[in-house]
Amino acid sequence: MKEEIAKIESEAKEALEKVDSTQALNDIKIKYLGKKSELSNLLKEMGKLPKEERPVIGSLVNEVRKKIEEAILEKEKFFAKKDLEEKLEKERIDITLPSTKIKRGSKHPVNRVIEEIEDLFVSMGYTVETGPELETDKFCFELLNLPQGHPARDMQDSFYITDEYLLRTQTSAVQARTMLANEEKSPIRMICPGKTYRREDDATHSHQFTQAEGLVIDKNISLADLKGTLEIFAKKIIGENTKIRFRPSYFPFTEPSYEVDISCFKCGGKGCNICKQTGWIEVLGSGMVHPNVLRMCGYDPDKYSGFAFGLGLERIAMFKYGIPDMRYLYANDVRFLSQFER
Ligand code: 2U9
Repeated sequence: MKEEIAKIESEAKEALEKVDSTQALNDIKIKYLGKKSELSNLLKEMGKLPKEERPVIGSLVNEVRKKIEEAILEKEKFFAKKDLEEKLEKERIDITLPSTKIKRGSKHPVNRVIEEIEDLFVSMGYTVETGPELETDKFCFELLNLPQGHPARDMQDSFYITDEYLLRTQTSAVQARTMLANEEKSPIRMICPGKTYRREDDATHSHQFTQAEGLVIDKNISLADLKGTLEIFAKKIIGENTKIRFRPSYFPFTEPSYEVDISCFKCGGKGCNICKQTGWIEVLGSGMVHPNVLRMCGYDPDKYSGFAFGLGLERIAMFKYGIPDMRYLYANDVRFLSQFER
């Protein structure tokens, strides 16, 4: 039996020296260490041996088995390393190759203007307020000093949904709501950017556009505060050298009211095709909040005063980014929009 064991050992050794793959190694493992292996069979037949030989043969079989196990383990480690190296070589990635470009969306120019205006006014302590686009007659007109029969309430100009509800024609209803909701009648500094709607029926006007309005209410607010605020607005949003001028105007919700022009960003005031040779461009409407509006929205006009302003943001985006036609802003054409990637 000893010779048989020695033969198994030398055969296993020889097989392991020649083995050249993980699969072949597995076969050797089954052949020499499996349940039906010659070594296992020898152990099963130990009963046939004389009693005194059994421990000798038993320990010899275990010793050989251990040696084969160790040699197989060694080979397994070798093949695991080799397999991994082959896999790494085969699946090699050239990280220097240029990758496929991931397409990213871009911020719409009007949204960029909204964010810039919000950042500026928030830095001056204003809050940003929003409100519904479907408004009631009361908030859109009544509280803004536009009583029944006022020409600006003309059905021709607004999208009425019912007798009471309409799509807001300006964001002013948000200010009225904020004033009424402010129970302590404490000071207000707010801006409200948002979509507004008008019934336009010619091809060059949009029925939907974007506005931002501002409102400040406190004790002793004067025209000087409005002027200073709009000067900061013009310098920060249009350009450091921008000047502003006030022209008297009329709005039902402000008294006095002014149209505000900025010096032409292209010619600096000399006169060019952008400013129609005047040196000035109209961008804002503004004024001191009408006492009737203060009263109707819950503020005592003898104690409080305020200023308000409003502007169309499509025009600002066109000036800032040199957009020649407003319709580009609504066309959703990626050739146009992708130019505003950061
Ligand atoms: C309250 C009180 C006062 C908001 C104002 C304007 C002047 C104005 C237009 C400019 C161009 C809108 O986009 S546009 O057509 N806006 O001229 N808006 S003052 O005044 C308010 C609003 C709410 C309670």
